[in-house]
Amino acid sequence: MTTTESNPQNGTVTGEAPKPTGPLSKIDYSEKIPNNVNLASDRKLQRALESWQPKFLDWWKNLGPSIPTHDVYLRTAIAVGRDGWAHFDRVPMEDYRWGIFLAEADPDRKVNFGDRLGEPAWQEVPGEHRSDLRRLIVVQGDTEPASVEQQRHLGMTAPSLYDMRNLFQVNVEEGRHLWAMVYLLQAYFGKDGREEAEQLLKRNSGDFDSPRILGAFNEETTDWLSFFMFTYFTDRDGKYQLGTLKESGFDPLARTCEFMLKEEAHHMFVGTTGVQRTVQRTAELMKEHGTDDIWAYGGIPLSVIQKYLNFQFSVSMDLFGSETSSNVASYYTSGLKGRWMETRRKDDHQLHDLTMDVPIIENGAMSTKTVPMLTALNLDLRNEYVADCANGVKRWNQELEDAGLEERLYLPHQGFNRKVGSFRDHHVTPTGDIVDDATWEKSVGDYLPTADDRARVAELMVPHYEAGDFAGWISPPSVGINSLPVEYGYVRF
Ligand code: BYC
Repeated sequence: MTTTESNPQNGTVTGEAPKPTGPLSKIDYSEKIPNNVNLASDRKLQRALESWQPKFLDWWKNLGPSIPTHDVYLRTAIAVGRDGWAHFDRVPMEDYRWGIFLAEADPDRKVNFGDRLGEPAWQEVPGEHRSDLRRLIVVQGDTEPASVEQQRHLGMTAPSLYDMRNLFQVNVEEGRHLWAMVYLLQAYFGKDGREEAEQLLKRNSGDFDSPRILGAFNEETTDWLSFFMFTYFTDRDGKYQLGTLKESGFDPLARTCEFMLKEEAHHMFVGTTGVQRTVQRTAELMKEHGTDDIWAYGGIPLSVIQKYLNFQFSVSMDLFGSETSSNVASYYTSGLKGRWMETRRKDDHQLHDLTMDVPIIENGAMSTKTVPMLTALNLDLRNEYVADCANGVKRWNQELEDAGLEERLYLPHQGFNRKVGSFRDHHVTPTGDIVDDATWEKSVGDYLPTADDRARVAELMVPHYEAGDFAGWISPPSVGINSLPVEYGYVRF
């Protein structure tokens, strides 16, 4: 923020690409597609990506944020080195420079797990794993635009300009994560990859004929409480899945995911603090009025926050696949998808002789079954995820404790409301009781948001577009973005 032109305090719009002033591995912004992969040296790939670019921009125009804005105070990557990789500026969103950024290469990097442990990391796709690898990249790529589609109308009901800016920051970065996967598809998978890249823009969230691949990405993000729960629970699945792909023996995928994870941290922040600020306001109103029924005072009852949490946690648990999966075993043994923090694990990184207990329901009761660990790696990852999810809940409960309230939020049982895996054909309550159809039908409205709950939350979603103004159902944050005041005009119309 050194030049007058780009100083957000004086309100000047630049909309121009940030100048590459960062450290090593600079991103070349003079190119049509900003990149740090020397795209100009590969004319064929450059042409393929340049022909995909207008389709992406078209998709963004039609299915990206629906509220028209003049400019937004956004963060853009300018280098992928350790320091100073981000640059903040006011940017008209359609001028955001989506590009291709890979973390720096480590020439000594090895395959760190599976049957090819110890080989130099692959710079090309191993022929025998081509279709599995493509499948993983396509599934990952499919989630990115899906989330933008799901969040498309939220700008219309933003609780503040600060929150609206955070929504758009998440959206442009999900768009960039799509670019990341499309680059891999086009650079390494030839014609098939180009076709898959087209399909990524053709499937749409919730579309009856051509839905997104994974369940949670076809659910509606109906309001800002769902958005905060989504960025807390579903983006966190993203963090863990990217963490496993960052370990991949296929080096370009590993390097892409490593850089994506840096951007992902902000999405986690939006979710954690968004729910926390909602709980804080709810706690204030509960204390003031001595009741959980705070609708009339403009707040969201804690019991409804819990139902939203139950929903988003359970659909996000489904994103890990089945507890026992031959797919995951094969991804691991072939060196395509590792474990969370693979290189820090103290075992042989091949796991052939190990076993793990996975949960099952047997004769109407919770039980476990011992399976080869290789087939249980979806559960291994999910367990890491659940432990991480619990941290946020602790933080939210601190708000309740600070307000002197007895009530607490909690994570529901792993079997609650599941459509994938061991619990799929059973009704399990949030506290882990297995119940029959009739009991479930009678009580499901206590566990998951009802149409009425969603309608009442929707009534509170009145937009607040004055700088420094906040909706009554959420507390303002304690600090603004990039040291700017909370009252800053983060979005202009
Ligand atoms: N919905 O062997 P199974 C993110 C399919 S989020 C629908 O149990 P597997 C983000 C499965 O594909 C992270 N279908 O599972 C967050 C398989 O189909 P095929 C996204 C499902 O393969 C917020 C069959 O059922 N990245 O980045 O071991 C905003 C049997 O599956 C579902 C990834 O997921 C489901 N929930 O594991 C923006 C990483 N679950 O092959 C972005 C890449 C399973 O029989 N993906 N199925 O046709 C993977 O690693 C794996 O595909 C999965 C599934 C973990 C998803």
